Amino acid sequence: MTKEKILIIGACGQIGVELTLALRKIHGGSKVLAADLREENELLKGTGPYVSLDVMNKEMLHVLVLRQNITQIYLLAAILSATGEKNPSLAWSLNMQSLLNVLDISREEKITKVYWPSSIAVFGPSSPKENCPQQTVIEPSTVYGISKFAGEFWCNYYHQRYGIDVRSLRYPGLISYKSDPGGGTTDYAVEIFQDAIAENKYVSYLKEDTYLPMMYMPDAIRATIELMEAPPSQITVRTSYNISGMSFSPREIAVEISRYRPGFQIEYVPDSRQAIADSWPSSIDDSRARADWNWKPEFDLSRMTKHMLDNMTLSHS
Ligand code: NAD
Ligand code: AKB
Repeated sequence: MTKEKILIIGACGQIGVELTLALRKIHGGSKVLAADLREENELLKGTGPYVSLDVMNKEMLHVLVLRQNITQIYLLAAILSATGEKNPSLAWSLNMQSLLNVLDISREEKITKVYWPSSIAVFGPSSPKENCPQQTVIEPSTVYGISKFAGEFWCNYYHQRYGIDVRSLRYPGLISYKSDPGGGTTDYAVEIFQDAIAENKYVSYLKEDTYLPMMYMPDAIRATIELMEAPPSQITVRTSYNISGMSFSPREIAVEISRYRPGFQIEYVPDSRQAIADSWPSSIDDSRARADWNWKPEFDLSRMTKHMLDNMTLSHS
């Protein structure tokens, strides 16, 4: 039986639900404490302990870590890109203070490992568009991207200065069917499936030829676990690793969906999220993650689309 006791903050979000379930499978339900501001997600009920927590309340978080003998923390609470542009100061405050609270408590309580995700949103209009490298010009233009960029360097700082084993991935847009996305620019790639099943049509808020880096959730969960299980000697990036799954545009995913849903229609009505998408790379070079801890994605656009539609159709029938 594992000696670790894991705390997942933001466990009821798009990634949190699936990551909590995956970690509970590995370590046992009682060893993975799910925490969130929201009510417990239906899929988590009965699979392990749940606690209501505001990560901004540092004292409450500290007490929880001590009382529950927590040894690892996964911090997933954040405000994503599109919502962040509506309330920049709130996004900055949550995204930064939550991380500093977790890093400080980890230092004081000798937490063995911390996971905190970054995003392709660290890149900005001056970064290379195609195969954007690990190290390049990084000048984010959203408050979300700025908070992720600053967060990466806080992680690196706490590792260098205090020896905290903090690890991070720059996720692309994540596509999943178990839990809904929460206010990002890449959310269209989930909504398009939901609307295809409900109405066989979709109104895209991004233009048809907007290519963005994306990843299917099973790959993202596996990448997270593989990164966290890798020996420390294999982790040479202490800011955050580029990882890549696939890259497609709204037109390309619509064509793929219409292979399974004949007559599927898409219309393009770009909104303010277009400018955010235009500021990001269209594809990512993840050779460092591949070399350091053998990262390799399994899902491309066609495999992901079939898997999404099969599973979403099943849950609707
Ligand atoms: P999400 O919005 O779906 O989930 C975040 C969760 O955090 C929510 O359940 C929310 O209730 C909770 N939360 C918010 N404020 C909180 C607080 N004060 N205390 C406790 N919980 C709080 O987000 P997600 O998509 O699951 O993203 C998780 C992490 O991964 C974030 O850091 C995000 O930036 C990063 N990321 C996500 C994607 C993606 O496509 N989903 C891509 C790149 C990076
Ligand atoms: C968003 O669109 O904000 C997220 C991300 C890529 O970080 N999905």
